[in-house]
Amino acid sequence: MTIEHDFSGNVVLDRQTSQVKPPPMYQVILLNDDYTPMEFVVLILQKYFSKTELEATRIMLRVHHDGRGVCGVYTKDIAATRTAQVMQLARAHQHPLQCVMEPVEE
Ligand code: TYC
Repeated sequence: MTIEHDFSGNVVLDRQTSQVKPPPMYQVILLNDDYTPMEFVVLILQKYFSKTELEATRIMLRVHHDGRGVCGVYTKDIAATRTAQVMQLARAHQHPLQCVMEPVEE
């Protein structure tokens, strides 16, 4: 409950404290395959996810060993853009790299 005043000075009681929810967030995930070169995956992580070479190498190795790994967490539009950029560059170089986005569990 919040107590506010309208323009005439009347007291207004508001049952809701806030109607603004944080936006749903999405993970961008890289999937492993046997053909995409490791160096290419590291470059992708640096170019589109602003990772240092060390961070990018760690994420790439996680994907290589575990089959998948999180590149970053973003709002829906940004996650969709990053995913499309990765897929576009991979296709342009004829690599089978797969990138997907998944909603973060609340
Ligand atoms: N497994 C690939 C290789 O051995 C490297 C790789 C890592 C591919 C991460 C995709 O998302 C990936 N060349």
